[in-house]
Amino acid sequence: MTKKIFSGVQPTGNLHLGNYLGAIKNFVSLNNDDQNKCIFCVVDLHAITVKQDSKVLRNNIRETVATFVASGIDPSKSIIFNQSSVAAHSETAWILSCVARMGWLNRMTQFKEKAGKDKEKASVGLYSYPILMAADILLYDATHVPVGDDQKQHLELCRDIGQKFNNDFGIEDFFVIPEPLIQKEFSRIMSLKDGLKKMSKSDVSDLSRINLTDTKDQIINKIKKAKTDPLPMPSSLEELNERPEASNLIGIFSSLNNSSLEEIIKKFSGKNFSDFKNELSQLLVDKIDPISQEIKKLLNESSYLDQILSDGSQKAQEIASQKIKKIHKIVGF
Ligand code: AQP
Repeated sequence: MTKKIFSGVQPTGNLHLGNYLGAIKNFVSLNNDDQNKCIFCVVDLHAITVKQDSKVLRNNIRETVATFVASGIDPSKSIIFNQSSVAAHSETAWILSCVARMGWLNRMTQFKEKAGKDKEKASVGLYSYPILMAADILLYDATHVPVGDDQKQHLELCRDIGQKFNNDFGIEDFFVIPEPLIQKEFSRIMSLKDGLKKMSKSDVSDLSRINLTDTKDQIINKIKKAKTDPLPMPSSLEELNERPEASNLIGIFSSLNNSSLEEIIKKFSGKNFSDFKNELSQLLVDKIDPISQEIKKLLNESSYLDQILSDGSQKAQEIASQKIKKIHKIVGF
C-alpha cells in the first residue's frame, strides 16, 4: 500500500540526537521505500511561536534542509519545502481553528511545558500551534506521520479536528485521518543532564544534548559528562524503570545500533559506566560524525539548499492549492 508521509521539523537551531532518533532516522527509511510518497517540511511558521532573530531563522531553515539531506533523505525522492512558502497552511489553520474546540487545546501538555509558569505571556501562536500542525498534515491527505513520542498528543488532536470537519460538513472522507508512526521503544530521548527531561534544542545547557553538528571531541566529552547514578550498570530490564539516566543512555545505544535492550544489559551488566560510555561514544561518533561533516559541507552550498526548497515548494503548492480550493467550496466561500 502506498503511504503518504508528512512530517515537519522546526528550524530552531541545534538539531539534536533526539530529533534524529525520534524523527529523522525514521524519515530516511520511509524515504528509501519506493512505495511511499514523502513530504518533509521545515516548519518555519511553527518556529516563530517563540521569538526568533530573522537572520538566524533564515540560516536555521537552510541548516534543517542540510540536516535532512546529510542524514540520507534524497530530495529527488521526497518533497522538502518550508511551510511559509505555501500560504494554504496558514489559511487552513484559520479555518480549522474555527472547528477545533478550546477544551481540546486546553488539554495539550506541550503548551503547558513550553509556556511554563508565565503562560499569560506566551504567544497565542504557541497555544494554537497544534491547529497549524493539523493543517500541515491534513492539507496533503497524509496517511502516516512519523514523529517522536512527544508529538503523539498533537497528532491525536489532528485526528479529532479532521474528523470533526468531516462530520460538521457531512463529507465522510474529505480529510484523511492520519496514523502516527512512533517507534515502539525509546521514542523519547532524554537530556544527558536529567533523565526525566526531554532532550531539547532550547535547553540552556549544551551538555544536555548531542547536536547533529557536534565534533567527535564534543560528542566524547558530552558522553563522559553525561549524568549517571552511583550504581554499576543495570543487570535487568526492571531496573531501568527506576534509573532514568541509565535507561536513557542504554536506549540511545539500542536505537543507534538496532540492538535490543536485553542484549546491551547482558553485555554490560554489573560493569562500570565508564566501559559502557566509551563504547557509546564510539558508536555515536561513528553514526553522527559523518552526518555532522556532511551538514557543514552542505552549508557552504547555499544555492543548492535554496534550490531544494524552491523545487519542493512548487510541488507542495500544486498539491495544497487543489485541497484549499475544495475546502473553500465546502465551507461556502
Ligand atoms: N527528545 C526527543 N526525543 C525524541 N524525539 C524528539 N523530537 C524532538 N525532541 C525529541 C522529535 O523531533 C521532531 C522535530 O521536532 P521539532 O523540531 O519540530 O520540535 P520539538 O519537538 O519542539 O523539538 P525540541 O528539541 O523539543 O525543541 P524546543 O526545545 O524548541 O522545544 C518531532 O517529530 C519530535 O517529536
